[in-house]
Amino acid sequence: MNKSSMAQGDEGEERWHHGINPSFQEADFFIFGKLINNMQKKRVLSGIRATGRLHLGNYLGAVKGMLALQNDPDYETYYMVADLHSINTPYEPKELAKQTREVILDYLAAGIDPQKSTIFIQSQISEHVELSYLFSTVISVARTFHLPTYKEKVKLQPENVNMALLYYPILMAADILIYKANAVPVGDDQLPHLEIAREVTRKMNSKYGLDFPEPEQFKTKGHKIPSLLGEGKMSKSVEGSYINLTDDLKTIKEKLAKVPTDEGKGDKVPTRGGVATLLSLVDLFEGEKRKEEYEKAYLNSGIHYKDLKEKLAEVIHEELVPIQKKRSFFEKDMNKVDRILVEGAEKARKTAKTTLAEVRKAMGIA
Ligand code: AQP
Repeated sequence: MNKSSMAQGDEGEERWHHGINPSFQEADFFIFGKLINNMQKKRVLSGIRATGRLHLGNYLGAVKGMLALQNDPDYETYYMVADLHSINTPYEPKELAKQTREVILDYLAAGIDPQKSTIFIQSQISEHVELSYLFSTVISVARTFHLPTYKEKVKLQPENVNMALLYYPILMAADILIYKANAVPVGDDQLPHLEIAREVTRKMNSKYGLDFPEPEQFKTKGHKIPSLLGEGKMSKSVEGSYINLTDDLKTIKEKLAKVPTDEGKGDKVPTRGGVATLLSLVDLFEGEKRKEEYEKAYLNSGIHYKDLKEKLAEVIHEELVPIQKKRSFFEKDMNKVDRILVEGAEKARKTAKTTLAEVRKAMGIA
């Protein structure tokens, strides 16, 4: 939807408010315009950095939401691999293209369907970067400096504090708004960045009369998956914190075996640490009832963690097997994967160019 089509309806409305009756045809057009707007699908954008194989946190916090919206006919979905966001932390240039394809394979394996979703690589749509520069004019340096996500990275990698890290939320705002996305399936760790995108929306709309929607998180049940280490979130860059979608049963068992636990009994069920992580995974993979049974056991007879971990590993593995089978199918046909990416880029570029042209015009850039 471009500004002019949106504004036609609003202009009609405005004229009524100002006591200037629009002609019959104009009023007619106003109603018709509203109808068209209502008929238009809502847009969705999400992306994952190409910094390693996907883990359960990415799957439950982001991919599950991406799948739900892809399968909802009210939404038009755009899913990218955020390779440009991957280079704001140390990376291996020779590996980047391969890692980008690994994420694409994980998407396809998990059920992201090129017939339903536009799948593409962020850097192939250079309009994202141009739009982010235009957006950077409405966000102060102090605002991004004080973001918890930025401060966390500075703490983790003090030797690698570059401009791109500071710029991350501005580029993310462009990733989302270039498709005028209403819904963004991401985990809670991305909320501070999403807030910047919402702020950009308000500022660009009020300053330049644009019509960006305020994007909102599409929240899944697994919006915050804790680390296997018992502290912080499950994260690709924290060794020992994650279970990958490609892990076999033996590996999952070994990883769960290392989750720190206690004596299995007490007056209060832990809400932090390894036990809380295990219970949260039980809730997500075996259901709330099973989790409540374990909680009761903790307060009474006690939990046998060895049994809990064995059963949990099996249930997690069961959910991952079909994903792993689908992955090996796509791995054997990388030409097909490349074709999907070419088609996805063409479609994404078309939408991106339209939005960028609108913004350039509104900002007075010829
Ligand atoms: N633990 C998590 N729980 C719920 N959602 C999560 N996500 C990541 N970790 C969890 C969501 O997965 C999507 C992709 O994340 P990303 O790879 O783009 O970057 P990230 O958030 O920084 O993920 P990682 O695994 O922690 O990567 P590294 O270690 O490279 O920084 C996002 O929607 C995110 O919310």
